[in-house]
Amino acid sequence: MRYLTAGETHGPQLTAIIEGFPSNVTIDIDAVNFQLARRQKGHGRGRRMQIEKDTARIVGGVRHGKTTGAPIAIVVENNDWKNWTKIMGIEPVEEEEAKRRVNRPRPGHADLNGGLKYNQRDLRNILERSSARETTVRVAIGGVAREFLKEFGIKVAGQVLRIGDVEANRTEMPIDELIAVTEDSPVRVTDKDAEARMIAAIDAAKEAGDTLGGIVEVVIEGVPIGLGSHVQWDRKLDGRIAQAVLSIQAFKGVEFGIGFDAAKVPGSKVHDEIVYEEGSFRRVTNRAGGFEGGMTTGAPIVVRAVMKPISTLYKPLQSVDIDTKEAFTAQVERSDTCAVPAAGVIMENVIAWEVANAFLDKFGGDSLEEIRRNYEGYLQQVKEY
Ligand code: EPS
Repeated sequence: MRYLTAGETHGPQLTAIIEGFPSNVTIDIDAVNFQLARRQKGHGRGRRMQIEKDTARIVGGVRHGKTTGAPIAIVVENNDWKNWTKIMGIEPVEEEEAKRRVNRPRPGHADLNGGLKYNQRDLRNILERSSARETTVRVAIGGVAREFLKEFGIKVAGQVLRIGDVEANRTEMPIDELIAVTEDSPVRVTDKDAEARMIAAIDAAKEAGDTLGGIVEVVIEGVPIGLGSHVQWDRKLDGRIAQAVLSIQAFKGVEFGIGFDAAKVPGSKVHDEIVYEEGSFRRVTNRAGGFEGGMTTGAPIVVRAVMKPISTLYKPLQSVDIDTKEAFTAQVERSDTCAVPAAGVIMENVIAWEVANAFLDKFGGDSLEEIRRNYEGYLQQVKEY
């Protein structure tokens, strides 16, 4: 499977095409839209989220509630477009209008690199596409992937572990409870004490015209042994997930299981011992976060990632005017103080897509029934091993 997205943050819509999705998968559009609503939430979001009520419209590949095997086309309209029709229109504009350019690149954003690379003197042509608004449609794609994963009992959950200097305690709980508890939290944590301190930290950053980043964790349960492969670098599923996660705007690092802590302790405290119990192989611990040799071990996939603070600051940093080359403070664009809770939702959904894709690589078929036959045959093979 593959997908592409198109569209700008203040353009008419975001568009996605998914190719290679199997037929006969039930698509609950409300479940897809629930993912979009989750992405809009979280303490620290800016005014744009009050303008939008993101809704996915499927305009190809689904009929009477089920996929047909044809490409799935998804559209999410931007309500804000009506305020930008002239600035973002495809028609040429008068000279006066064209002078209203973005010409002071924001440190940390794609503005300057993109302007130089694409030879654009209006940096709006870069920021419109590099904006994290693009993740709206990637969450819709993940929502569709989740409908497929649901058929095989695979569940996805996420939680925020850090915002700025506030760390949340990680409470172990069953995945359904984790999903419910984090859904009720405005910063998607299980730790109520940390929740209050995180909210206060976000409010203080807002007051100071600053922004905050953080750490999010995603867990996927119910994944069979052997998704991904050791035989070729680009078939390692942990590698693919890492790429997908780092492709989310503002994400700077990713780790699995105990991750970077593996550098601090000897091998005996890193690797997961194997036992054979009740007819199946099992790891005693899951420090590897569900992967060995780029393949799933059957234990939950545990991925953690860091999001840097959003680079649009209301109290802007030093920058240079691309016309005069003089020092100025960077352009201020409307933005969020903290989008870490939303970023966790995005991460869940981009990982859901990668897992669904690897599932199809392994059990590939054109219809859900064919995939199910292959899947069940494989489970039998593993049982008899
Ligand atoms: C976003 C929409 C954007 C930003 C944010 C994410 O809308 P606008 O630019 O109109 O305010 O709020 O994007 C960024 C902060 C960024 O730097 O890319 C969204 O829908 O998530």
